[in-house]
Amino acid sequence: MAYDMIIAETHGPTGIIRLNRPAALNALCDQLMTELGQALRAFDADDAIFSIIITGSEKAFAAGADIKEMRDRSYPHVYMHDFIGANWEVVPTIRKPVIAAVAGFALGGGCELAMMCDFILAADNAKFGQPEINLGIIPGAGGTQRLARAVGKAKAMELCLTARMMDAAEAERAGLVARVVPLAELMTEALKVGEKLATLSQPVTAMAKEAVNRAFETTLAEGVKFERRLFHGMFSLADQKEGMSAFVEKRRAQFRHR
Ligand code: DAK
Repeated sequence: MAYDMIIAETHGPTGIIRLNRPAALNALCDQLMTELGQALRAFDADDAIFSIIITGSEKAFAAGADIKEMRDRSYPHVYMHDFIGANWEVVPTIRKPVIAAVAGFALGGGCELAMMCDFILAADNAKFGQPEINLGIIPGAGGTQRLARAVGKAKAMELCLTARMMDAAEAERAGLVARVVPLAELMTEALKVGEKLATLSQPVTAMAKEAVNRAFETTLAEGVKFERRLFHGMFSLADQKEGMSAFVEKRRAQFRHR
């Protein structure tokens, strides 16, 4: 499919979606978010793709939702059209692993988009923040909720109330990002993750993702029960037999995704 505001390509088993509005620091307008959703769904449906990387430019992952597009919208319009709700909700519905490879600014909706992904790999120049308060609004795509869960109340409050940005090192210390790597190595590292994921069982990977996500939606007891049910179910998979046999026989597992 041809896109105007993103570049979608594959690298072996990995789908790569590059946000591509450099003149606006990848501000997330309606069209870009619609294209992002289409590309994510296409990769999710492609059996040859095992994981998806969302990235931006060296200067900006995304500097937020498009302020110029939002400025003149009215309350009845945003309410009745469920303002950008529909096309922002695609990322959490994707069943394959989605990795945010973040360099430069990840602000407002950009930070929220990164947090919707399964984990964030950050370049050492990355900057995260929820500066919406400067515009007379609060985060609208889950920022108050996901940031609080990721870094705790103190930092989430400070960032949402004062618009302060966090650099990559602080974001790693706070638990927002999985790892920080030198800017020049960001895509190489993200693609290495993609290569690793392509060696694993697809159904088991999807179940691991579902189980970790359940931790944010339920009590500990219910979450553990959910994990146990998935775990028991894995003993019906050929991939469980193959993985354990390969270990015992000292060879590399060949998963068949069933
Ligand atoms: N929107 C539109 N254009 C933007 C933009 C944005 N968020 N951020 C940057 N740009 C544009 C600038 O206007 C400028 O365009 P020209 O003036 O050249 O035409 C160009 O990108 C370069 O920006 P700067 O000249 O400002 O570049 P600097 O390096 O000096 O500064 C900066 C970089 C990132 C510090 C600065 O651009 C900045 O502060 N940007 C705004 C950051 C921000 O406030 N972000 C939060 C936006 S509000 C929702 C979903 C999401 C949201 C809400 C609801 N629902 C699902 C309901 C999200 C809301 C937001 O994200």
